[in-house]
Amino acid sequence: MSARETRVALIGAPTDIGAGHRGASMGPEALRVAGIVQALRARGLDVFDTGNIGGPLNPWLPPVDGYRHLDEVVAWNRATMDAVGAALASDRLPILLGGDHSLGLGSITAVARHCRQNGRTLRVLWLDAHADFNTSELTPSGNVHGMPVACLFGIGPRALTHLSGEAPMLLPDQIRQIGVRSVDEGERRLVREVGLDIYDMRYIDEIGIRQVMTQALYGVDEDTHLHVSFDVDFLDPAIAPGVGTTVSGGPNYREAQLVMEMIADSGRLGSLDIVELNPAFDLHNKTAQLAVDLVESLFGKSTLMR
Ligand code: HAR
Ligand code: MN
Ligand code: MN
Ligand code: MN
Repeated sequence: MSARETRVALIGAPTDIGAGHRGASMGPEALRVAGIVQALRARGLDVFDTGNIGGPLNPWLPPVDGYRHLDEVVAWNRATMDAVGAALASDRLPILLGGDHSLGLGSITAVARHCRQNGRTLRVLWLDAHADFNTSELTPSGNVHGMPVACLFGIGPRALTHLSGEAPMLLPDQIRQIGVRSVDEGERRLVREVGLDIYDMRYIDEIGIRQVMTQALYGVDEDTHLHVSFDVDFLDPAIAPGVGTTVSGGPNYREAQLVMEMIADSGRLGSLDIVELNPAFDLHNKTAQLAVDLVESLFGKSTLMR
């Protein structure tokens, strides 16, 4: 598929319902203000901004039975699943403008179902400082944005694991987590038990981002649908302060660009989440601008001279 033929649908999900800080609800508009529509059009893409989906306001309550705002998280994820599913059904590549990362559950649930129905192999690249593999028993916070990967594997409350009626939506060999550098103690045990393929920062330091991406993309072929779940806290806070949960020691500007460029080179990008952008922590919208810059690379913009 050439960039010329690619039709994309932007889906805003203005909520911070799963997060521990308020403000990711402003993410969709910050990305629009940073020019995401114009940047994608400049890449030759057919861009349809569908506007924002809706859902309950954030009641800002403490966790109940290990979950904060579970009912509201379910409502937002249903709306996300429906909107992403509708984009895929109308042959548009969905770009979810989050919103916090709990919405990765609804987005990937829709993508996994689409892949099953169309005989495509799904590969998820989860770019994140965190493993997002907590459960109600293991979580130190009750924040559901720390749990979506576990839910996708069928570990979690039924209302989330069975969002589409079936579960699990993902198997461990379908996901590669890249950039991880903050994992809670119980979460770490569960990650090891399940046998997740995690390319943590130590591994990136040791073998380099190019080799990591070669490994993460290994086996991707014409039948693969690549889903990128881009948690903006993946990036080093020195370049991306506009997130609620910064963790130092992340990829720098060029490393992040190479990640996006290598994904673009695969030619298999099928859907994208941009989540956890929090304008309340940003400086003059620079993290949103950086996210847009990286998304341009993800859609093929390159400085390559050879
Ligand atoms: N692991 C911590 C928790 O579960 C922090 C999770 C933060 N998650 C995100 N998304 N910001 O990756 O509470
Ligand atoms: Mn399709
Ligand atoms: Mn995350
Ligand atoms: Mn994160």
